[in-house]
Amino acid sequence: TETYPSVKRDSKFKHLSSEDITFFQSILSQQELLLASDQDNLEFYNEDWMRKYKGQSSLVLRPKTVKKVSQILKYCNDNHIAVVPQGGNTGLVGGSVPVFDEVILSLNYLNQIRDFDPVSGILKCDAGVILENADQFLAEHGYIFPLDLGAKGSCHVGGVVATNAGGLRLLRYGSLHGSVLGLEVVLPNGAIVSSMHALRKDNTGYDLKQLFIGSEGTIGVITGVSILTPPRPNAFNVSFLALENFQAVQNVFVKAKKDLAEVLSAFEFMDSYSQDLTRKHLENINHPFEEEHPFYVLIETSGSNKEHDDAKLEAFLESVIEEGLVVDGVVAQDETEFRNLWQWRELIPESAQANGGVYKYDISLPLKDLYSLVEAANQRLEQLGILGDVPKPVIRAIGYGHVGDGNLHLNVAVREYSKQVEEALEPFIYEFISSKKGSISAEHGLGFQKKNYIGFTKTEPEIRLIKDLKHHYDPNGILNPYKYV
Ligand code: AKG
Repeated sequence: TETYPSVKRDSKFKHLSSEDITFFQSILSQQELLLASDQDNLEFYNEDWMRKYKGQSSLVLRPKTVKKVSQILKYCNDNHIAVVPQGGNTGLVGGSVPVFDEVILSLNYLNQIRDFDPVSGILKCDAGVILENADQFLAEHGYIFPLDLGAKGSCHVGGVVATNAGGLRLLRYGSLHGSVLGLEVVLPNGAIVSSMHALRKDNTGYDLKQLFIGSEGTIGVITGVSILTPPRPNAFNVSFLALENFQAVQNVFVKAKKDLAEVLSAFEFMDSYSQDLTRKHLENINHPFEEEHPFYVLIETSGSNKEHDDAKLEAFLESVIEEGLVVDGVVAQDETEFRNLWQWRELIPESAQANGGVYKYDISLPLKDLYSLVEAANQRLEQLGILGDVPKPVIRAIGYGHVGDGNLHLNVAVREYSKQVEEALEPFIYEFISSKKGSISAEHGLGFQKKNYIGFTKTEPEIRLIKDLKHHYDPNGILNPYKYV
């Protein structure tokens, strides 16, 4: 667990007093307020999913109305009390947990669907609705949430918007910057800015909602989301392919875009190391291929006509095998196989973590360079003599991710977290990304993990603008302090 040696608690923030607690108790019910001193277990809220970042907050507030969110923020702002907004707490950069004693403002109980228009497909909901619940609600109406990710059973709609998560089908449905139509946001001074628009077109000046998408809770707390959802495809296919090298991955991608065109909904790649760790983790389930291959690709199609999609996929697969781009391949024959094939991709993060810990880098790079970082990382760890069997600390750097979006997930699986490994990886990895003109965060955000490295992707003038905006919206700096701004 990170002990935050590199930062100090900012003395401008007030330590909570009994008067503060009394105020919060006056506006919230017992269920909405958790106090460490009441023996409530706050560990879930203080610690992140990876058990890497851990704060020491003694107060979790879980308001059930937007008005209460506003009252809480106004009080904290007036009294210089630091606040960390929290959704499902599934983030991977330490952005949703306190660093010190910040009050945790959880959106858990703000979890109602507000409205759905079955003609336009526009959904309005509270920020705390769990992504999977929103998707299930939409399924009943023949629609689909335009974002899907492994943490769907826990993450919140507001959280994915606040972090601008990308997920598994961005290739098909685009980024949240396109599908979110409106937001309701509470500013640090308690002002409720309601712009829950339901318009695809609205050219009336600055598009303010864009500022909050991906802002990671640093300038306002998202309490409501209006989002355009597409019709739910009724035909799905998934195929899992084995390839010899990363050039073949790129060639197959180009061909999939052309041949599968409008039915292509995901194109994911995985290296052999990632599958090796996942095979060990999922001991009782057979991998689609007995033999190991350097690379694997998962291709999903979804459309409105199964026969049409099947024919397209079949012709595509025949042609990539004939051309020697793919050495082996399977296609899911039913719903169970469909889910099983997906799990070889979706359970990599859990498998990478299973042996002690994992350093995660979520990166954008030009496609041709996407895999070179994994090779460079392994080479470096090897040269430093810290990769290999016990007692070496590093098991392996693995690579997988969203080829369609130029997004690599580099995971360095370790036996335990250590300064030695961290220093071997950082700033090495960020320098590599910068040299290739990539981004140090494709879809996870900066949070605490990457706060010192923003300069590897953004320029000085850009960082200055970010700071100006932060100061404008949050002059007392109470929202999510110590993180990236
Ligand atoms: C994914 O699996 O697509 C993720 O975003 C998680 C990646 C990771 O855990 O590093």
